Amino acid sequence: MSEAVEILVVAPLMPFLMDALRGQYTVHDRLHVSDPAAFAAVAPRIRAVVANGEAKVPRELIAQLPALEMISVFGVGYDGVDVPAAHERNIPVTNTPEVLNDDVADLALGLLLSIARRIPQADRFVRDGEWLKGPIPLARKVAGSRLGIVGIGRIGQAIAHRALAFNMEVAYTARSPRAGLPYTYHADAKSLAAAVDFLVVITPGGAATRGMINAEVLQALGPQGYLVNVARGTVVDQPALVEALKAGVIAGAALDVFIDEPNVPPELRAMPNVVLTPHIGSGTRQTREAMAKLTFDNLLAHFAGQPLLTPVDA
Ligand code: 8YV
Repeated sequence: MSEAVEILVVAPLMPFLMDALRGQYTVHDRLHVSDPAAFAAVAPRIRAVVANGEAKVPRELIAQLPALEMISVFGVGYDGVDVPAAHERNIPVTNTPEVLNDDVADLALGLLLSIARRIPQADRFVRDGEWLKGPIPLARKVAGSRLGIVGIGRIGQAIAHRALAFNMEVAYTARSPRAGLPYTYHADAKSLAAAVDFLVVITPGGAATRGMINAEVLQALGPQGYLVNVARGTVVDQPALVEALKAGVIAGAALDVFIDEPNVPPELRAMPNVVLTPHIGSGTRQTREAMAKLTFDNLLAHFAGQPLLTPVDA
């Protein structure tokens, strides 16, 4: 039998993916972090890297792996991977598009409804016995309101589709107008924010979108406006958001992603007009299993000399 292919896992992965990987490969689980000396010894033999959406695969790591043939990302977002550095060496990068569209879009609408109707706050109100003292304050109606989507890729369109069922008016911003979409286009986030009640962020992370939702955009969203982020923490200027929430520049925010996960600023955690979730956009068993299968199948395809299922082309 030929020697098992050696791979480096650079992030904590789901047990069912780790089991599948261990059944097929010799897996070095985050050895570059836990034992750099041992890693240096195996690095020349590593032929694949497996990451997740939040992991970093920088140029320096790629340079330490002379035998690297592919990088398989468990996640649709690959902003942590230095794709140009990989492609310079003809190392393909794969991700897990499509299979998580429904879940992330569901969560976006769930967060939007939660912050508008104050569902988590209402839950606490009942648990804490506050109801016995009187009624809860009135919330914000969703039907008939205006939704602005920042990023109208596959997940953005799934969010729009759901929003139509809630009788929302949909507009979006993207680098350029998308032909064939029946939604109003805005050239930038500020113009979109000024025109909507709810601003939902679902654009890729990385340098191009870093801090895109800044103080000016929040100002444009205004004191009746709500921000929902299911993309990457980097897309929002988090300190500016905290300030905007404190000062009533916007009405509230519902956030699934943060700059320095799992750390969430205490100020945000203490605010009543905020709903917070721990990066669970794709976090259902069904979807995570589908993502794991795609991550694994891309590796299998590569080492069998077959075309990759979902290569990243940027
Ligand atoms: C993570 C994500 O990959 O798909 C993405 O880009 O951010 C998530 O699905 C997931 O949390 C696994 O770490």
